[in-house]
Amino acid sequence: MSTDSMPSDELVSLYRTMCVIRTYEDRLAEIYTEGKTPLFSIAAGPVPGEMHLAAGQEPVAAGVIVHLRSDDVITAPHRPHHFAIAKGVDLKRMTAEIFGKKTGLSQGKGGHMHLFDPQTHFSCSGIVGAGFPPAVGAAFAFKRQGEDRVAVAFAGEGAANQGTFHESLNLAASWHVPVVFVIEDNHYAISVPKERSTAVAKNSDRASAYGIPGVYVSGNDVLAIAEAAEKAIARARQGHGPSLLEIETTRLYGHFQGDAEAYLAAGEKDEWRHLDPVPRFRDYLLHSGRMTPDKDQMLQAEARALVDEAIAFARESPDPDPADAFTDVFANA
Ligand SMILES: Cc1ncc(C[n+]2csc(CCOP(=O)(O)OP(=O)(O)O)c2C)c(N)n1
Ligand SMILES: [Mg+2]
Repeated sequence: MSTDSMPSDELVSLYRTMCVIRTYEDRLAEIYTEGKTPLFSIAAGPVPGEMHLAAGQEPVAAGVIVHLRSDDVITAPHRPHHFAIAKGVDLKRMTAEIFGKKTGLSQGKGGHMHLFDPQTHFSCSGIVGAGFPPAVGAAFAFKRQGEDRVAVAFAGEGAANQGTFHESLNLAASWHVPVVFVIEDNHYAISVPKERSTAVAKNSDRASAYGIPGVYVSGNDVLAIAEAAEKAIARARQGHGPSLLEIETTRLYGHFQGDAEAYLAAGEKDEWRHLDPVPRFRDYLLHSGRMTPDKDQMLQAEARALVDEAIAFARESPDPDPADAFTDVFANA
C-alpha cells in the first residue's frame, strides 16, 4: 500500500466500506440466479432485469467517497452499487428497489441501474455517459449559490468516449465549477478492450485538452486512490475548479450476470482474482498492526448482518400496485 499517513480508524473504516460492498455484490450474484435456471430468463426470479456487479471495484468507491460530505452530489453509471453503499444510501430501500418492490427508493420503478436518493444526493443511470452533464449542472448551482459543495461524476472508461464526457469537461473547465470526474478503468466496455476503442492509453491525458489536471491512479490500491481523490476534491471545494481522475480497477464478475466472458484472454481473470483488492487491503491492515483479527471478524459479521437484513426487507416487501404504474413517471395522460 502506498501511504501510512491515515489514522488506523479511518483505514479500518475504508476496509469496512469495502467489506459491505463485497458482501452485498456476492450475495446479489447468488440471489440473481434464483428462478433463472436451468433456462436463463432475465425477467424471472426475485431480481428481474440486467445486473452489473462491481466486486473488485470497491477501492474506487471507498477511496473517493471517503472525502465527500453527505451534502455533496454523486452521479454514477449503470454499475452503481459500490458508489451507493459508500455514499450511505439506505441499504434496505436500495435493495427493495433492485427487487422491484414498492418500498424501494423509487417504489420499484427504477431497478438496479436507476437508484435515486435525494437524501444522500445520489443518482445513477443506465445510459452510458449520462451522469457527466448533471454533475456539471449541480456544480454550477453550488458555485452560483456560493456553497462549498462538490459534485463527483463516476463513469467507466467506455463512457469517456461519449460526447457528454468531452462536452462536460469543456463546460466545467470554462465555468470553473467544483466537479471531479472519476473514470473507472476496468479495461473493458462490455467485451471491448480499452485499447480497441480509445485513442489514448490514459483518459487522464485528455484533461490537458480542457486545461484541467488529469491524474491516472494505477494498481486498484485504495490508499493511492484516497490520496489522489483528497487533492481533487479539496481543489474543487476550495474553488480551484474541476479535475479528472482515471482509476485502474478490475471487474471480478462479468459485464453483466450471465456474461460468458469469451472475450477474456486465458488466465486474465485469474490474474485479477490474485490481485483482489479486498483481501489485499485486509492483509495490509492485519500485517501492519492497523487492525486486529478480532476486529476483522467483527466487521465481516456486521457486513453479513447488514446485507441479510436488507435482503430480508426486500424479499418481504410488497410488489408495487399496478394502479400506481403511471404515477411519478413521464406518461401521456
Ligand atoms: C448511450 C448508451 N450506449 C450503449 C449502452 C449499452 N452499454 C451498457 S454498458 C456499456 C459499456 C460501458 O462500459 P464502461 O463505461 O467501461 O463501464 P463498465 O461496464 O466497464 O463499468 C454499454 C455500451 C448504453 N447503456 N447506453
Ligand atoms: Mg469499463
